[in-house]
Amino acid sequence: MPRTHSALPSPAGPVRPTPDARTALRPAAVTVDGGFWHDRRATNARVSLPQGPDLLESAGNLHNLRLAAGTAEGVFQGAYPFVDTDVYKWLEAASWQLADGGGELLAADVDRIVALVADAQQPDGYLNTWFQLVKGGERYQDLRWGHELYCAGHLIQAAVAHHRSTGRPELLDAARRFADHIDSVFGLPGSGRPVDGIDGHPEVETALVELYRETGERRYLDLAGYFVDRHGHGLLGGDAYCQDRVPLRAATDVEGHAVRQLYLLAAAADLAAETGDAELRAAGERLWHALTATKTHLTGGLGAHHDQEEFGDPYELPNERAYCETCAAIASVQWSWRMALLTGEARYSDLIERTLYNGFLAGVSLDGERWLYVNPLQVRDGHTDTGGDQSARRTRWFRCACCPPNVMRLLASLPHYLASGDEQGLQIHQFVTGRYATDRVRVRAETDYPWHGTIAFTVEETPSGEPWTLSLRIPEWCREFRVRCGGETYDSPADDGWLRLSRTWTPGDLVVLELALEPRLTAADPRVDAVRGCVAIERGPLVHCLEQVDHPGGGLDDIVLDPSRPLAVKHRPDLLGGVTTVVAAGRRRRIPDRGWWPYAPATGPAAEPGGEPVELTAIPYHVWANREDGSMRVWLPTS
Ligand code: FUB
Ligand code: ZN
Repeated sequence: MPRTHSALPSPAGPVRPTPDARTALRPAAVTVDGGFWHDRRATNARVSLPQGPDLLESAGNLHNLRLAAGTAEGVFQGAYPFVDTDVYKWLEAASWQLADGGGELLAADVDRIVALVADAQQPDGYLNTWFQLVKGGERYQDLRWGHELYCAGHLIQAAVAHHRSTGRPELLDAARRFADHIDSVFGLPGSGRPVDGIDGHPEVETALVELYRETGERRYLDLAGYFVDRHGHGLLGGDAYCQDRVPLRAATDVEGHAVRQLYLLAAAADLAAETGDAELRAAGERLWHALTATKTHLTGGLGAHHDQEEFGDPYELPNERAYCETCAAIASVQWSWRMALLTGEARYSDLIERTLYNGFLAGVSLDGERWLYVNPLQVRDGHTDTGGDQSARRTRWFRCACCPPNVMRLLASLPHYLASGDEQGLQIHQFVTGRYATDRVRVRAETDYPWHGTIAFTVEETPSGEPWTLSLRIPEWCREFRVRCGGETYDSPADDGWLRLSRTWTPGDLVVLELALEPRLTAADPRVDAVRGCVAIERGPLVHCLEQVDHPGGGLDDIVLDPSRPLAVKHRPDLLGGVTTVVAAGRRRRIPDRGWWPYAPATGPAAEPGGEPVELTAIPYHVWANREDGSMRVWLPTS
């Protein structure tokens, strides 16, 4: 049985490897008490999370639990068999928030909903309101679409969060009963268990690893390993969609439904961490490379197809039809963080940074009340929005409401994805205002990142006379930086992306990191047909975009950017809660009228050079769709 306490402080948060885990790094304790992420997390705590119970009430999720408990009458509400997970994800988010402080508003609702869940559970531990109420209690007959284990996984994750945060046993007891029941049902032929099967949607796997970490019960880890390894053996029909075409250990590319693939990979990383399984680790490294090299949008968004919410082919990265589900961005952060801990490599946190500031954060409005499920990189002039969950317009809640409570749980637990420690010292993966600590050292950071590139670290606690290493991740986008420390200056990181400062520290020692945030133009691999001839504007970790509302007098689809003219930076405290914009020179093309047929011989009439000059105002992508509806684009033609 593993020891349950790590060498590092263990604040309540997700992904807590056991002391015996074979990770290069361990999560460090971070408090975020000012700056960019503090503000967004405060909105989550003050607005999004407290509204959750009412939204779950009006969507019928809580009613379903009461029906299953026999304390209400009526019929099941909701369109999907996994609506229970909206409740579980909210419970998980609220629990992390309770641990973080400022969750007082939530405590009574958490207690009430935990009791509701426990009441709805069946005596043998099973719980799924869809199957109990709609399917007449039939179980495990529709593993491909039924989401029974997916729902169980989110219940387990919520229970781990609730127990870690409050020390209270009620939900964890319920989760263990469910996990024990699953363990009695699922197993290899010959194991004595009646069902050899996997769920069409991974999630139970990471949950079981976390349950193992929370309880020390090895059976849960083994069960997670069984589920991961039974993918790819045709138990669900052998489809790529649900990662059943090829075993993960042999896979060479990410495929199928994006969130499913990424949750499965997160579980593989957890297993590699807890068991030292080198083959699973190698599969994770290989597939992460395939993902980032050919299937990741500039925003960190993932999933190229609306159809089936799937990855596309390599370099198939459309703009207006990009899917980039908010949940896929979250899953990507979850997987990359596990890989960062496992390997110690900075590149995983490079992707986390890109995803957090762009593809993820665009999923929630500035006021914390409206959401995007899909995150396109373009909305065309004249766009007709059909509404619904996949709308390019923000929505208050969705029929399939997977994304909003997923955003809530990532924001509530965000400090746990920011820093790590090992025997050598402390590694800063993401830059925030607050405190970073291991069991031996504590560092205070002040910054106005990502608007400004200066981060000042002050050593607050350090073992006297013992040297240790402060490691700073130098972001992959950064072309120029400077670190000042004890009269020395450093300006080149190691090849692995870390800048390591090793010395015997004294409280009050100051380290100042200055990252040059010059705006830049970015081009894509020429095989990304959708953006050939285009550039995107970036500044620091932020991808920028144009919105129609900032460019009166026309749309955006006739605009070209002039790459020969310098980009300027303009901080706009008045705009969108205060953002830094990038101003570029462009013009509106005079596109010759081609009559009824928009095509012409390639040598035929070309767009006239010249055109009306336009000053382009590029806002950070994560704040788009917070004003009036209109067109938007990230990638801009240059000719
Ligand atoms: O199937 C459950 C969730 O709903 C998935 O993760 C999302 O992609 C959405 O389909
Ligand atoms: Zn989602």
